[in-house]
Amino acid sequence: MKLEIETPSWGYGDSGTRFATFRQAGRPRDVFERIDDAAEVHRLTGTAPAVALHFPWDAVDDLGALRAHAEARGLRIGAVNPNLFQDPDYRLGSITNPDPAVRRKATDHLLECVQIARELGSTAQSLWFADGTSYPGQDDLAARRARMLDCLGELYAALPPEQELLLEYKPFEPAFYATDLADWGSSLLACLKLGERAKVLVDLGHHLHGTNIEQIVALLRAEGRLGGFHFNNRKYADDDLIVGSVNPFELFLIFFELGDSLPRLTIDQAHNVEAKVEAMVLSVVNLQEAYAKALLVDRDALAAAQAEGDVLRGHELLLDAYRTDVRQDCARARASLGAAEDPIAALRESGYVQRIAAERGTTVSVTGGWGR
Ligand code: RM4
Ligand code: MN
Ligand code: MN
Repeated sequence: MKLEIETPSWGYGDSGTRFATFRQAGRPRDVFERIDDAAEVHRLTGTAPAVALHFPWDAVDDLGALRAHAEARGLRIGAVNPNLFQDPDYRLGSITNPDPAVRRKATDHLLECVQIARELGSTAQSLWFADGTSYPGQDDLAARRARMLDCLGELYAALPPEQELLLEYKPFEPAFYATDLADWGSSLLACLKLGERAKVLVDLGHHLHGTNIEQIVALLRAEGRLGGFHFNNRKYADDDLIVGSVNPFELFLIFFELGDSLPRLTIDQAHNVEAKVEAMVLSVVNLQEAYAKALLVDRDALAAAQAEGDVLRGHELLLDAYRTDVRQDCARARASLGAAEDPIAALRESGYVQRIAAERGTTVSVTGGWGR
C-alpha cells in the first residue's frame, strides 16, 4: 500500500533501436498526453502517482499549466532529467567536453533544470551523462573527471534545499572505451565530494554481466547514498525491457535489501515494439509483486539462521518468500487503493488504447524523434 513508483514521460513516447523506430498509433503527441498516459497507469495500479520528466523533450512555454495538468490528474512531477546527449555540441561530451564553451552550455542547461524543477514542484535532478571517450588517447581521462566535478560543483551549489542530486552511472554506450561515470564507485566518489544531497542512482541495465546489483544496493544503502533506481530489465546490455521480465529473482533480492526504507523508485524503459501503456502497467504490477514478496521474508528466522551459520536455511527462507503467490494479496491491495484488481485486463476492457489511437493517430509530433 505504501509503494510509490514514478513512471517516465519518455517511456510513453516512441523510441527505437539503432535500426528503426516503429511509430505506434496513439503515441502521445506532447508532454500533456504523456501525462495523461501516466495518469491511466496510476488509475489502474494505484501506485504510480508521479511522473519523471526529461528536458528539453518535455519543454513547454507554461510550466504552471503543465504542473496544473498533472495535478488535475492526481499526479505530481517526479525527478527532472536534464538531457545532455543529443545536441550536436555534445559530440565529445557535455560537462567533460574539452571546450569550455560547451561545458558552459551544458552547465547552464543543468541550472535551467533546477529552475524548471522548482516551478514544477519536483524534488530531484536525476543526472545521466553520455560523456565518455571511444578510443584510448582520445582525451585525458583525469582531466575529464576534473572538468565534470567542476560543473557538478557549480550545479550542487545552486540546488535549493528541497532538491537532491541523483547521479547515474553506466559502463558503456554511447561511449565505447571509457565512460566518465562508468560505475557505482565513480558516482559515489563524486557524490561524497559534492555533499549530502548528492546520491547514487542505480539503473538495472547499467552493469556489466555478473555484477551483483543487490550487493551494490546494500552497500550504498548502508552509506546513506542510495538515491534511487531506474527500473527496467535486460538480457544483454541496456535493453530497457519491462521490469522483472527477464530476471524477477534479482528484482526480489533488490527489494529484500531495501527493507522498508524505499528510495525514489522510477521506471526507465523504452518500448520499441510492445504496447507502451500496457508495458508500463505490467512493470508496475511486477514491482508491486516483487516488493510484496520481499516483505514476506521472515527476517527474525533469517537472522537466527545466519547467527547459527546455517548456510542453506537462510537461502531457503528467501526462496520461501519468493515462491509465495502474492497475486491475490496485491489485487486486494490495489482494490483498496481504488485501483484495478487486474490492471492488464482492466486496461484491455477500458478501450483506452483504442480511444487514444483514434484521437491521436500516428501523427509525428512537431519535435519528433526519440523519447517524444
Ligand atoms: C540512458 C539512461 C538515462 C535515460 C536515457 C534515455 O541510458 O538510462 O537514465 O534518461 O538513457
Ligand atoms: Mn536510466
Ligand atoms: Mn539506460
